[in-house]
Amino acid sequence: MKIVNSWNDFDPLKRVIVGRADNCCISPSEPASEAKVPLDSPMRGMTGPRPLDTVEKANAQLDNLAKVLEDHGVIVDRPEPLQFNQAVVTPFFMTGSQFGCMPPRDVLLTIGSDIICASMSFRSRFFEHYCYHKNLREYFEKDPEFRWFYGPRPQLSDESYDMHYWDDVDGHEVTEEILLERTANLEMVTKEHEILFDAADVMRLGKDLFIQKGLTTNWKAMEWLRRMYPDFRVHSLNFPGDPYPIHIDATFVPLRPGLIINNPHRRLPKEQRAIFEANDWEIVDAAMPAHEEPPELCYSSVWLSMNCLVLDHNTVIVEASETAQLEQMDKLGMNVIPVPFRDAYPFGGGLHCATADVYREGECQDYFPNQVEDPTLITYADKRW
Ligand code: DAV
Repeated sequence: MKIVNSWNDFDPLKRVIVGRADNCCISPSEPASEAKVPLDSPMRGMTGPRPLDTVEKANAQLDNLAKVLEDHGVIVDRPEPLQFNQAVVTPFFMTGSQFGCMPPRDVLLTIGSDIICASMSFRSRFFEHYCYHKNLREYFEKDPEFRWFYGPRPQLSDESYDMHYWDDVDGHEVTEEILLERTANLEMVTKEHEILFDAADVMRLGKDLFIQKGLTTNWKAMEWLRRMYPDFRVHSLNFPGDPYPIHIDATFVPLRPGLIINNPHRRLPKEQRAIFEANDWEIVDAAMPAHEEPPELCYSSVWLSMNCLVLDHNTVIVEASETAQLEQMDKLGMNVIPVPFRDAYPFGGGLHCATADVYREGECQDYFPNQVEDPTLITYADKRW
């Protein structure tokens, strides 16, 4: 029985993993994750299990998402939460607690009949892949073509990070302005010491993988994926304008072959558009978010408005309060299913983050047959590490 098959984010969805909010913790600060807690957030310095009422509200919305998907004929699998309020100790680091298993998209990268557990840069997320072992064992037992991979297990010693990333040159706390400059210059908290990536930084379009170079993913990881998939083209994208570039799925989101919505505050620079233009892909500005602030105790930005889950080339799930985004989807010719999800945002993201593809109908296609000079293409000769 074929269980695992997915080459992109828009072919008809038939099986998916939906995360859970149980036991989720606000992890202690660590070299990688301090990055994602905005400088003015009340979450800075907070740690420990999240308040139980917020966990219950998030789980209610996650369960409702699972039900909506099942009503649309999608098989839904769920992870097994760990007791995340435990320290992680390895020969190379220790940290006081773990994180959670709400966003499977960060951990699991599905490429065809392969699922790769990502080489994640957050120490608190080192063991998170275990939440999905039950699912992956089942796929392995039933689907003879399913291949279960791990990215190289990172050491995550201090050598992997710029330990002064959160300081300015005088040793004071960095400002957002400085962070914007650093990220625009592709200076990230994660260095090129070892292979590091989150699965949610990878946008899959058939034979092409477009990967965000950001706080959570480095060039060595792109080179590793290039070697894993020698018949593929691996591209490095970056989006100036985001002081905390983590994950591509609130920035650059494909809706169907030939159409991508792009965060208007983080536009893809002109020189990186050649491959899309040469192949008649349209890149349109996403609608403005309905909210000025993310919900309380949330790591992500208001741009989770565009973090939608595409069910097929004509159908998309969008967060129910995102009126402008709902309207834009309609104008772009999509049937829209509104689903309330803001209570789940603080646990690690939106509708796309909260899911991981297991099966979408369809095969590996070449959406970019017209080759042009493409500065985004990863090659060993041009390596930047
Ligand atoms: O805009 O904060 C969130 C993506 C979470 N997977 C943002 C990106």
